[in-house]
Amino acid sequence: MSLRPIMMSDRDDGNDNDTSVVTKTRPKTQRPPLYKVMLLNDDYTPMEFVVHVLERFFGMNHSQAFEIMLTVHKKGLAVVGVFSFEVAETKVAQVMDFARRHQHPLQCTMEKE
Ligand code: TYC
Repeated sequence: MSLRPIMMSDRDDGNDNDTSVVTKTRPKTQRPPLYKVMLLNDDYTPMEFVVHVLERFFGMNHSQAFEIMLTVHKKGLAVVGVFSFEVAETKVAQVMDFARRHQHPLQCTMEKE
């Protein structure tokens, strides 16, 4: 334990020799960037498998999932959800892994909104 004599210079005598500054802070809230997760069409993945993926990983009911699957089938791709970077990355990895394990060529990607 080290001891040091108390000096006059340790004192804040309230006489303008301190460095405190009053600042106005404007609460400028920054939203985190969002990422679209997209499913791509292909000729081989069964429709029912895609519907199952949408129910399992994107929390859709059967009729929502069927509708989105048909959109991908007809238009080539569709956004299936919008998430933070980390959640989007996880969804893409889960879908790609699930498709690969079932030997379907289904592709899922993400893109900054
Ligand atoms: N086109 C596929 C078929 O006719 C169905 C399909 C839909 C595949 C959506 C992928 O992301 C997809 N079996």
